[in-house]
This record gives sequence, C-alpha cells and structure tokens, in this order.
Amino acid sequence: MTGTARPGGHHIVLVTGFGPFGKHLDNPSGDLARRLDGATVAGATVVGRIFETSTDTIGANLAGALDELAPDLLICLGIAPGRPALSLERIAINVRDFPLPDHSGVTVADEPVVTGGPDGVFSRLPLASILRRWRKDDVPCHVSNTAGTYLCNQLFYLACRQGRDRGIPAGFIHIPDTPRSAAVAEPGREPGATMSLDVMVAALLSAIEVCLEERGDQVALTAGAVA
Ligand code: PCA
Repeated sequence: MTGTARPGGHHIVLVTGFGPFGKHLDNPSGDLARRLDGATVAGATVVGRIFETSTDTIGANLAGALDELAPDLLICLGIAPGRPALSLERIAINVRDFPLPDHSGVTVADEPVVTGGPDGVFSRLPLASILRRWRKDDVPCHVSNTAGTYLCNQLFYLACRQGRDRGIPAGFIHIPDTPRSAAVAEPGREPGATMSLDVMVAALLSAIEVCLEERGDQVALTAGAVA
C-alpha cells in the first residue's frame, strides 16, 4: 500500500459523504460516512466526513481533510437516486453542468472543474477487485461509466487528482437511496430501487479491506457496457 505510514504502521482511511441537496434532505451518503466513522478495517482507522453539497466549498473541504488526516486511502460517496446498485465510478470528467442548484443556490452551466485540467481522470481504486468481492458477497454492484456532471463528479475529479498527487488510491462510489431517504425525497410516491444502510455499511467495509489488501496487481476489468 502506498501513502503516509504513521509511526507504528497505523493507517487512516478517509470516507466522505454529502449533506442535503435539492429534495434530498436526507442524504444516505452522509449517513454512511457517519456509520463508518471510527471503524477499524485491517488495522486501519476509518474517518468519516460529510461535505456540504456546494460547488464553491467542496475543493477546500477535500484539501483540508486530506491535509489534516493524510489518509492512505480516499473513498468518496454520493447518492445516485434511482440507481439500483452500488456504482463503482470509473471516470470523472472535467465538466460542471448542474441540473439543479447546489445547496447554496449556485448553478453552474458548462464550466470545467479545473481550468486547463485533463478532460477525464480515472478512478484510482482497484475497481476489478472490489467488483469481484462484492459479486462474491452477493452485493448488487456495477461499474458505472458516468458520475454525472454535478457535485459528485466534481468531487470525484478533484479526489482522483489529489489522490495521484499524494500517491494514494482515491475514487468515488455512488449509492442508491435507502428506503427512508426515498420516502423523504418522494413522499407518497411508490419507492424506486433502494438498498438498506446496513447492507451498504457491510459492503463499504469489505471494499475498504480489498483496497488495503490490494498489492497493485493488474486485474483486468471486465465490465464493459454497450452505449
Ligand atoms: N449526489 C449528487 C450530489 C450529492 C449527492 O449525494 C450527485 O450525484 O452529484
């Protein structure tokens, strides 16, 4: 594993979630980060943080948490309402094009995340190994080729770049609604796909374990999609 080994070999895993946005007053990605905070996985300590869903603060919040904690692994989480499975995001793109205002009321149309940055950056998490573990554990999951153009893509893009600069694995996982968050966002509506927070907590703990065990072996990612 790369990263900053502390005295005694103690490692830190940073897991981030988001606060509310739009009609998603109850964002399960924040709940998941909170639930994982303080967990121990393979001797590493998980620190959960919740970021405001605001385009102007997200970069500083990420950089601040990375400077403070110097983690060995960074996994960012956000909700993708309606998706039926955990989405291992493959690529972040250098676009902010918001379908709705952020939580501070800011809307951005067709602007880059980082001016002059590369068009796209790949996840630095061992996606194939996580996918294999989740399939073995019967966790609904897939590799997604788009994280959208909203705050999650913005954070994912920044996380990949920061991860590369700091020499640590970093990436993004979109999660489904929970039964409760779906009911809060769409009161009175038939719920779409949901997944319980307990299932997601267990899945994230095993994904973290896989990331920490990964020796950097190249495992082919067989998760192609027809457009
Ligand atoms: N999901 C949104 C932003 C915050 C969140 O949890 C997204 O997919 O961009």
